[in-house]
Amino acid sequence: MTDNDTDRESDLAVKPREKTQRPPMYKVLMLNDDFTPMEFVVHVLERLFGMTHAQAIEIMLTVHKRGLAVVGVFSHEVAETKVAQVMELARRQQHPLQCTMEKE
Ligand code: NFA
Repeated sequence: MTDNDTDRESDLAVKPREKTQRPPMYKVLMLNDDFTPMEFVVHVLERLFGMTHAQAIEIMLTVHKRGLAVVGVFSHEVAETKVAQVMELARRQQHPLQCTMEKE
């Protein structure tokens, strides 16, 4: 038999590559301070991180009580943009709010 239908290349099972490459992800962290108004932090979390008002209050209170919290996990480029946007909004209102990123 020349065309062995049980052994075609297209039918062979292909194992997934053992080490699948995923892009590194970055945590965006917000830091507590004594001066930035709570309402401003809530506004930033809603506006830049797409949180509901309730989620934003919860995360803001976590930062306030624990000193910092992860507010999102993004690609390097998106994380850098988010950090820059937070810092710019805070600077414009003269609040000392700090935001940083860290590799997961
Ligand atoms: N600690 C700030 C206050 O009491 C509120 C705050 C929360 C600031 C989260 C920065 C981040 N006004």
